Amino acid sequence: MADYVKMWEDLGMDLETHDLLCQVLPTAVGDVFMTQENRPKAMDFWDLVISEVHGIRPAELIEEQKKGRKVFGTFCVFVPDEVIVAANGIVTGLCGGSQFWVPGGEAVLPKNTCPLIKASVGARLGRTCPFFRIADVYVGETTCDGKKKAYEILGQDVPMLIMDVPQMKRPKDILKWKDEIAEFAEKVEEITGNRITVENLKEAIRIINEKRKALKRVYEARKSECLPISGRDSLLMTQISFFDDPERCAQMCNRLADELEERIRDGVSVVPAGTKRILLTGTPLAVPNWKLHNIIETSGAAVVCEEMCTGTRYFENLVDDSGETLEELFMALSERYMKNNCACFTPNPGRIEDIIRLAREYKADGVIDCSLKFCGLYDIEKKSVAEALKAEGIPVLSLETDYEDSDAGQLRTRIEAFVEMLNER
Ligand code: BJ8
Repeated sequence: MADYVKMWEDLGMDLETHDLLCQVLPTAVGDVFMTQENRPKAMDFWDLVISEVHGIRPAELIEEQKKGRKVFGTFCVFVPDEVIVAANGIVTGLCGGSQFWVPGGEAVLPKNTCPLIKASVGARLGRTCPFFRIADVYVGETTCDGKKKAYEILGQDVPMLIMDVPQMKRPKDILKWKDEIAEFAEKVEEITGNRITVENLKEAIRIINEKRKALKRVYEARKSECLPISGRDSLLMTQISFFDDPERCAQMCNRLADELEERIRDGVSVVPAGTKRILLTGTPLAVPNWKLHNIIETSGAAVVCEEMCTGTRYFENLVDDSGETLEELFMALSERYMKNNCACFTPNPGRIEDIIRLAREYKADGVIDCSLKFCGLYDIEKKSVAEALKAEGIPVLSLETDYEDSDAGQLRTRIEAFVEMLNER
């Protein structure tokens, strides 16, 4: 690994504690990814990125900052990357996915807060994540209560923009989100010092649409009966796409998709024929949260799709770039982003429709609906998800977990029993 100590020091990180994190990550990567057989060769890119996750991309971001570009740290797929890219800004995801950061979050938040929020706050306050140190500005959003209040803490020592996400999807809410995007664009212009024009916004829409199409190509390959990639590898690709340069991301995903399509033609599968196919739905899986995929895929099944923000919700639906005014383009952005069926909406029938549609498209034998502990939104929605799936004759297992390993045995028992039931059907 290259030597990034000076960079971390300059970022004001707590090097001693960060060292401890650096020690556990390689073991986790080794256990989850390197134990797999017959992985696509194109995964070499993501293997490299994850092996130096706190080095390679942070160093690039710092170089870009030296040229005057601003880095925007985001926590939700509702934040329109296109607006930031149009103003020559850079977007990086900031959601925390490691138990390592949870105690730091618990020092200032109630324990019964979801681990994603606690880890994100812990990563910032503990000074152990370079991305949280590098971002010039954080962009929060009014989705769940926990995040809303956590942004007040995070915003104490970092400039924080908050986008007001509607909680319903009536025509007036779509208009409201369009206005919110327009207001956000003004703030982004102020921060970057660059004007957003019809031309650069159209170009940014094209760039992000290309990224979405490339991610989709990989997911399309996962629909094949001959499964060319594991769920773990696909998840890693998706997780890293939140941090990467969007054009390189598209290029790497297309390179992977080429290989997967060839594998399908050649009949190369990563699992034996007849392996049960699982669609996973629920709360996002931020890096390095690979727990559920790892348990499912070492329990005799394969994850073929994630109906999650670290999954289909990140790339489904393109933005219409045919508008000729900023107003029209902001409306097109609003329409696309408001198609996201996060559980923060009420009512939210679109998510259930998506799960059923995706279960069919990806030929899933069963669905696992898993939420992070203390996420009331997704936990409450489990009942309607389970009822709808049962009515469609699709087996479903509802679970709850956090970032700790302590429930891994119990999860494995339940997942193995579910897979066994699917095998007997
Ligand atoms: S669009 S899913 S990324 S809000 S798990 S922090 S909801 S208590 S992450 Fe999300 Fe945007 Fe929705 Fe997607 Fe709160 Fe639940 Fe925690 Fe969550």
